Amino acid sequence: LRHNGMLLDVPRFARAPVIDGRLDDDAWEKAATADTFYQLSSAHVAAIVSPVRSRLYLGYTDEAFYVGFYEYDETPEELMIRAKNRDDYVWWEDVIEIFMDTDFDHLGYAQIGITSVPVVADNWYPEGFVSDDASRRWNADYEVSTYVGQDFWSVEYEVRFVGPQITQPNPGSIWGFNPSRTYRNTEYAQWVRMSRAHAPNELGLLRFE
Ligand SMILES: [Ca+2]
Ligand SMILES: [Ca+2]
Repeated sequence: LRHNGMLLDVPRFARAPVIDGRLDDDAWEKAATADTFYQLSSAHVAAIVSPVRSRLYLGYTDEAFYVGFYEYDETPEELMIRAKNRDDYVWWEDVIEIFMDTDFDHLGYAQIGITSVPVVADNWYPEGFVSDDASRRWNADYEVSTYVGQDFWSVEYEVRFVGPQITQPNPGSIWGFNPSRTYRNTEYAQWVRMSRAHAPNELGLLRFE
């Protein structure tokens, strides 16, 4: 699974990174990283690496899980931004998404979308995907910051361990996990290829060190 890029070992950070949108904090030097994202497979039989490049960073502490995204973007002035408020519909603009099944039951999972603004849309589906107000009502205990540079935008996201949606991992814990990126509403790139966006039994895996 590691060899095929479907499992990442998440290191424990000695200290938490400062959440300022930039990924220059020393804490990220120890992060697990991935930089190959694939086009959504329902459109292709072959695994096609997305030309829209992203780099993912992960780590955790006793209190929280940390996700960093570095999104290459030649023309960030053209970022598609529509949503303005928490839990607005962000999914068809420039957005990164995180899918997390922290109790690894392949059923209930959190979906968190973050735009460059940032606007955060966090949903919890206790029994699989349903697009409704009850899903949107769940709000994670988080901090987020973003930064838009000349040829990239970046995200730092901290989500604290509050169950049952985001359970605290122990060394050896396994989570289902998949990040994705939507680019200009034309490209949907996933770290682990799934048959669709919402497929909790097809997520990639994290193993906590
Ligand atoms: Ca679950
Ligand atoms: Ca919410």
